[in-house]
Amino acid sequence: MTKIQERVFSGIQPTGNLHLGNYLGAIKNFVPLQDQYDCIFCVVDLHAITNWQDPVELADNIREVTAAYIASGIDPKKHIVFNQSQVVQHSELAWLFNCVARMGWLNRMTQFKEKAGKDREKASVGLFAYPSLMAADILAYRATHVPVGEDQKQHLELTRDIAQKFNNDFSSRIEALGLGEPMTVGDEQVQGYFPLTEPLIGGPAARVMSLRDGSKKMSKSDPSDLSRIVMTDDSDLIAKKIRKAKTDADALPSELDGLQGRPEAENLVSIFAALADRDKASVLQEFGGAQFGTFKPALAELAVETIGPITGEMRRLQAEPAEIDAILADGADRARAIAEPILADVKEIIGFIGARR
Ligand code: AQP
Repeated sequence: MTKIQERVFSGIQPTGNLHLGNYLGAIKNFVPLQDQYDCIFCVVDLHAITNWQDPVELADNIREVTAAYIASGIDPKKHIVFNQSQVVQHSELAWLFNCVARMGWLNRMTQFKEKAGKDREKASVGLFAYPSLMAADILAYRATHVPVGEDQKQHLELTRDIAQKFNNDFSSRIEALGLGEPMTVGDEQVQGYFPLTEPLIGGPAARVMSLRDGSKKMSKSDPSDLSRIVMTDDSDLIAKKIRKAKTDADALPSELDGLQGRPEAENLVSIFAALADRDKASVLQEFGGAQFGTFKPALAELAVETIGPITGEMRRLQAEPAEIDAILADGADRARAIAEPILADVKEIIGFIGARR
């Protein structure tokens, strides 16, 4: 554990179709962290443009993610909520990290392979370099903890690799400038500038799957609207999507073992557990032996009860764009105040002139 001040950073891309996976796998887990850590919640608009975004929709989507954060219970006064492009240090540090990260590391990223598809030549350079920017997002604040869904685990490991390589490459310079902090790497006590950030992954919904295919994660870019519950869906649409969710013909088991080889059933049970703040075993205790004809309406009712008030508050906030923009501007000012001296340190460590002017 490092002695660097404990701080949480996390982000969501404003790419539209904010869904139940983003809520249960990320935003919902952010809320309790506010009692334990200083938190920075970012709307990662620079990440969003690694794929084409319509400019008018992008602005709306930035406000939508901000509204979702606040409607879910994030306090933008106690913590920081802002959009990434307002704090230039993200881009600056990302460039420096592009010079630390190795091509081979980025080549191994499964998200790039999935998102670039077969025609990699046509993918943007930004999509390839996405993990360097993510490392910059986190390390511009020397954040120690990042709550993410399981899909982001590999990127977070890369963030640690970048931090560790930077700490190693510049170790004597960091020591000479007195900028090192003690930290444990494996069994070793070392000095480093950047913390080795820990992921906070967990809960029954670290990976919410598509409602149409239990082997694929629920995602914003799935062409099927029925594959995901979107945070702005109304009660009828939520109920319809759950009713139409793919399942098998068997009743629910009473024990967890009985979910093996039944990805769609497991997904619906996980969603129920996450929405109800229960574990899967207790959901099966209640519904073991029930057919989906009984379970699906119960799940729909719970989803509407839980998501409905958040959706209502999101709509109210989105009707006041100036209010949202003011929250983002204030958050950006406070984020910049943390990132600026860190970037000055980093430039000094690298050997640039004028870093502290
Ligand atoms: N299906 C999921 N289950 C659990 N967590 C999820 N997250 C995303 N999908 C699921 C978590 O949501 C946070 C924000 O994700 P993001 O918007 O930055 O990027 P993403 O992972 O690329 O989101 P999508 O929805 O899957 O978009 P596309 O379709 O563009 O790939 C992250 O913490 C992520 O783990």
